[in-house]
Parts: sequence; structure tokens; C-alpha cells
Amino acid sequence: MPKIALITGATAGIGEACAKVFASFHYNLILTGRRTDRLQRLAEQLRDEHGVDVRVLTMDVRKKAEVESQLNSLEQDWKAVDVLINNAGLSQGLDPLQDGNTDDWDTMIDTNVKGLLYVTKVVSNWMIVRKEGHIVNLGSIAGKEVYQNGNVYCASKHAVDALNKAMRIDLLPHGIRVSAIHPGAVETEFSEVRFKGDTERAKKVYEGYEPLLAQDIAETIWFMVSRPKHVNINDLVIMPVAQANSVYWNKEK
Ligand code: NDP
Ligand code: 8X3
Repeated sequence: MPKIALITGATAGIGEACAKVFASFHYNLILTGRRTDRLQRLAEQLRDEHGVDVRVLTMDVRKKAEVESQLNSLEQDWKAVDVLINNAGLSQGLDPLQDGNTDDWDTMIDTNVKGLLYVTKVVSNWMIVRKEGHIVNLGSIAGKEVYQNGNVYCASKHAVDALNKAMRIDLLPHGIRVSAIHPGAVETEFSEVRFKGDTERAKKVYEGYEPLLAQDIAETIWFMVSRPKHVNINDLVIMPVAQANSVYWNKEK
């Protein structure tokens, strides 16, 4: 019986790369995100290339009712989720707190914190019934350190760090593994989203050094998930070699 992974935010970047890596290890997949066309294209590709079964759920993780109804619409067999990758997330803006856009704050907190909670509540209860499962939360170096103008994004990822620890405690009696991965700079659509389509500014974030690739993160998540059943990697920080932390970089001038 193939295992099942549910990946939030599978339309781009790290989520899409995870879908490809898990499909290559013959997992059946539940792919979620807001852009249905991208999800369907990816699903088709993975079915063709790896012969895996894929379900697509269009859902905005900020919308509690939509999350619940989409997840609960899955057939019973598909609720036997082995791995949940809580990946959907974003940053909006990079301004001093006093100049911050409060709509951006709402978007980040609603997506990165509340969205992750809504999905986890439903899926963890499926795992509890089966007394097994693995939840992998996408934190960030921004959830370990605070950097200038990162304020609310950093706070939202610090919340993910706290929730990762909280889940591990609360799900302990149920035999569910809970891990977080905290990357530094990964070249994805992240900066384009942060800078609201300003591709020139986004490109600059990754200039003068070799950033991580989405594939690096997906392969590391696969490593975490594929450890023997008695092993849990609680927390993993992964950085480009050229980035020591949120502040110190070794960039070409
Ligand atoms: P991308 O922008 O490439 O991908 C983000 C994904 O999140 C997309 O699939 C997007 O799907 C989904 N998403 C965003 N908002 C929502 C929403 N409201 N509902 C459902 N899905 C949503 O970024 P990354 O792949 O880089 O980011 C993935 C995760 O990794 C995020 O949690 C991010 O914070 C974290 N991270 C990224 C780092 C980086 O440097 N790139 C470093 C550290 C952590 P859609 O728009 O179709 O809904
Ligand atoms: C994304 C990494 O440091 O650009 O989480 O905020 S950072």
C-alpha cells in the first residue's frame, strides 16, 4: 500500500519540489494551493513520470471553512495521510514596523500561523486514529533570529517554531513524529511574492552567492521523513554556505 503525503503550497518552490521528490519515492500525493491550474499540471506530470496517484485540493489556508471542507471532501482512503508537509507560507513587505502595511501583517499571520493550524488540526486527528504519521513544519532562519525590517514575518516564523514544539508535546501520546526545517535563503518565488511582483528587486536577493535550491530543502525533508520509525529530527536549520545567519553573508562585491 503506497504511503500518502499531503503538501500545502505545492504550486511553487519548496512545496512543488517536495511533491517531485516524494513522487519519485512512490508516495501518493495530496497537493494543495490556490492556483488550481498549476496543481493540475503538476499532478499530471507526476502521474505520468512516476505512476503515482494524486489528488488536487484548491484551498486558501487562511479560510478555515474552506480548509475543513476541502480536506474532509477526500475519500476515506485518502485520509490515511502518512506525512503532512506544512509548507504554504509567504512574506509580504520588508519595512520598519512603524511603516508596516497592516494588511500585509494580516496576510502573513493568517497564512503562516493560522493556516498552518487549521490544516494541522484536521490532519493530526486523522493521524491520531491511525496512531502514526509525521508532520513537517516549514519554519525559517527568520523563526530563529530577527533581522531588520523582518518584524512580522519573523514573528510568524517564531510562532511556527513554537507550534512545532507544542505539536510534538501534544501529539507525543499518539506516536506522531513532528519536525521543523528552518532554511536560510532559498531561491524560489518567495522574494517575488515578498516584493509584490518586483522581479528586479527579488532577483537581487540571490545575487553574489549561491542560494539554496528548493530541491535541497525537499531532499532534506525526505531525509527527515525516511529515518527509521523510532527516530525524530526535531529541528533542522539549513543555510547556504555563504549565509552564516540572517545578517552575515559572504557575497561577491
Ligand atoms: P513560494 O512563493 O515559491 O511558494 C509558496 C507556496 O505557498 C505556493 O505554493 C503558494 O501557493 C503557497 N501559499 C501561499 N499563500 C497561500 C495560501 N493563503 N493558501 C494556500 N497556499 C498558499 O515560496 P517558498 O517555496 O520559498 O516557500 C515555502 C515555505 O518555505 C514558506 O512557508 C516560506 O516561508 C518558507 N521558507 C522559504 C524560504 C526562502 O528563502 N524561499 C526560507 C525559509 C523558509 P498559491 O500561491 O498557489 O496558493
Ligand atoms: C525566508 C528566509 O531570511 O529571507 O524565510 O526571511 S528570510
